[in-house]
Amino acid sequence: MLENAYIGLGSNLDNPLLQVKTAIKELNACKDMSVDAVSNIYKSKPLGTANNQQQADYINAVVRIKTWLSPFDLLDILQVLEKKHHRVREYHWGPRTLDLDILLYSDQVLASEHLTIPHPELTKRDFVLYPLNDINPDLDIPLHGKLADILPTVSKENLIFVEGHVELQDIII
Ligand code: A4P
Ligand code: MG
Repeated sequence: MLENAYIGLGSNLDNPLLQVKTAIKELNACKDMSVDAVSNIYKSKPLGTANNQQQADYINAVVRIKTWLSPFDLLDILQVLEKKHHRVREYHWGPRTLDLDILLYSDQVLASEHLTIPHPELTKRDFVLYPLNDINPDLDIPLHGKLADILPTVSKENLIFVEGHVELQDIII
């Protein structure tokens, strides 16, 4: 069945804005999926511990895709893409050239060793919630309720707007 899924993109190494834009194009080019909506692009301070504070700022965005892939096959494809971007994972929540997370997959709830949907941190992260809102303010988040009710619980203060109206055809890589 053709399903809607939301993918979170994040990068804070090696020209993060280009990493994110390139990844959006690559996602669209993947077999059995297409990108049908792109959020604004934002910059934010790295989330996490003091160690993380030395990291460069992140560029984040969210895309909605339509896909025939199962959640697990989708995760495999995302991990191949991450590798292609030469991601070096030094430590948990460490700097990365590209991080691709499945935020939502249709209205499914899934908790397995390798995949949790909705993404467990989704409702706490400004850099995920506000891009989701750019794409679909009426979104219902399984287990958590309406996006519109969650948004006011997370400040937008640390989120810097970088670029909007990102159209696939305008992304030149
Ligand atoms: N995994 C489980 N559920 C999912 C899912 N829904 N989507 C598993 C994707 N992967 C999922 O992920 C580790 C494993 O999580 C995967 O192999 C998959 O089986 P990872 O990305 O390889 O590992 P990680 O980066 O060490 O941890 P994690 O938990 O994925 O980190 P996050 O949650 O992605 O956070 N600050 C700002 N401002 N912006 C950011 O984008 N990102 C992070 C990373 C930290 N701080 C940030 C940002
Ligand atoms: Mg991740």
